[in-house]
Amino acid sequence: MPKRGAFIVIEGLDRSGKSTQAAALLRRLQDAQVSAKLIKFPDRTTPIGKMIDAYLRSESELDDRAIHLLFSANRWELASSIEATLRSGETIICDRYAFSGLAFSASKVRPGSQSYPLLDYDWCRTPDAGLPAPDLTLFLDVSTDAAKARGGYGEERYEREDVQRRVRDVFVRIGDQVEAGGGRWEVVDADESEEAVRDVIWDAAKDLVKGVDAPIEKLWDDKREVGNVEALYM
Ligand code: DGP
Repeated sequence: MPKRGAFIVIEGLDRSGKSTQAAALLRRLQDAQVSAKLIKFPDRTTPIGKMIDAYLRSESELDDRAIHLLFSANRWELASSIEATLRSGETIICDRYAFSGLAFSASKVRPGSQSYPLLDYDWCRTPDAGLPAPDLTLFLDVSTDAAKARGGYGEERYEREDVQRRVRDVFVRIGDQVEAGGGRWEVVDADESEEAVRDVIWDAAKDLVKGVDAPIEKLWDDKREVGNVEALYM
């Protein structure tokens, strides 16, 4: 059986350099004659993506649960094409994925509170369960100071220091959970120079991009965490 392509996700806070690094990894793969493509979430070009775009630019207001489900639906729109691409042997680099969905929604707090969650973490996780799972997730961890030094946050809804701090806390929790479930989650110090980060990413990805010999896993398929599955149905 020929090997399938690798599914590599790059996650991080705003201003962590994700998009730059995703593009750099794509160029490096292309130079190495590896068949690869770059995708990005949210995909603002689809009808659902246009609703998300208007929300992010504060041109529309949506219920917090409704927007969470739209972000997830935006990923489901592409799920079967992601699988087909991987099976065809092409590697996918994905700029943000379901972990952003979970981190940005589960970090929302109730009005007037600094820490009381608005949405339940497990509720936020559920809509993405069953999506193709990444073979590797690179979490670009940037400090608030370094993020600010890169030109500050822009105009979009979540680009505020307090929001980004809470989002980071949830990303750390997600990383632990991914690893507990047998997934690969690498934290990359994104305060380092662009070149240094590029090298760390290449080191983490270079074996995987030769092709993957294993089936595509499902996201949040936590069967490895459950000791006795039969006990669930008793
Ligand atoms: P970007 O296009 O990568 O700058 O992302 C746009 C913003 O949307 C960014 O602040 C992160 C946020 N975001 C990305 N994916 C999701 C998601 O699935 N759910 C939520 N609530 N926010 C997300």
